Amino acid sequence: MATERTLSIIKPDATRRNLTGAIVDRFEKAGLRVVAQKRIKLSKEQAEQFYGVHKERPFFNGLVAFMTSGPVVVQVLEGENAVSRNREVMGATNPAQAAEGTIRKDFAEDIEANSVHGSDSAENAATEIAFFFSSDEIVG
Ligand code: RTP
Ligand code: MG
Repeated sequence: MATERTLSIIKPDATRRNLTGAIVDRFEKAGLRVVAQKRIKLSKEQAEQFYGVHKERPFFNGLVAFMTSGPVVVQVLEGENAVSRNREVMGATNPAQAAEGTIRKDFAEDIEANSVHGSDSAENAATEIAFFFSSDEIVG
């Protein structure tokens, strides 16, 4: 199994409720290592670009407003099969459908304010990591 990296975002609903540490604990207990991390406030332009794939979706404007409503913590997570492992720990997009013991089941407020983002493929992870971090900011 290959060591992989994925891009994680702890979303504004979670930073607002001081859940950063509790969420990082879930990642670390699942064998993922935080190899880069920063707390930032996304601009509207950054959020629109990051979620550009959803531009035509009815929830796009709400999503951009939500993601810019407060600080986020962006992270690079590293580990075996990091992309799929992270998404397992996160749980389904809609917390009502998320499995027991997942971050979204335990912490998400609703389908939009769902506490975490994780890349959905290794290819997208590379693009998303480069969106936020330069290579010297990632220390494996
Ligand atoms: P993410 O990209 O944030 O990791 O989440 P995901 O893959 O599980 O879900 P995705 O389909 O990529 O949707 C991106 C984010 O948009 C918000 N959303 N709102 N109101 C809605 O129906 C709706 N659907 C999606 C969520 O914040 C979701 O994580
Ligand atoms: Mg997604």
